[in-house]
Amino acid sequence: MHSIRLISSGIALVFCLAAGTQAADTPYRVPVAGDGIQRVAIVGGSYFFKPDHLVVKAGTPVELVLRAEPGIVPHRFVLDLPPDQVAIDAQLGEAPRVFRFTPGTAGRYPYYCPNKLLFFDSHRDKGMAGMLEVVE
Ligand SMILES: [Cu+2]
Repeated sequence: MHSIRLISSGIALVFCLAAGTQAADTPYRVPVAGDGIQRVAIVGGSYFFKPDHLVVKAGTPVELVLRAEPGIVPHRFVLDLPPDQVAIDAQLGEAPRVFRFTPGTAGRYPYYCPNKLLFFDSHRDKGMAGMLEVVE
């Protein structure tokens, strides 16, 4: 009984830490390239995304070039967008993968790695999370 109580208080602490990491990072304003695309490379690793706070313009195509740092831990990239837009859920590998979409609605949309091992915190909870901020 005693050990169960210790475990549950540890979980509560982790939830608090994860909530505190949401918006602490310097935003990176993605430039519009000569071909009119907002292009940015994102690297994922244990347990981070770089960059982890992107600012893009609505109505202009975005190209994400996603890859993972070398390592044995498998990672994914999930981007939540409103239901009428393309969302991304992709395995990350060392070879870059390209995803294009045009954000239509201003807002803040999380991206993260949902992978986890049984009984452990998800990679998202460990800090493998970022935010796509869409502005008008
Ligand atoms: Cu991961």
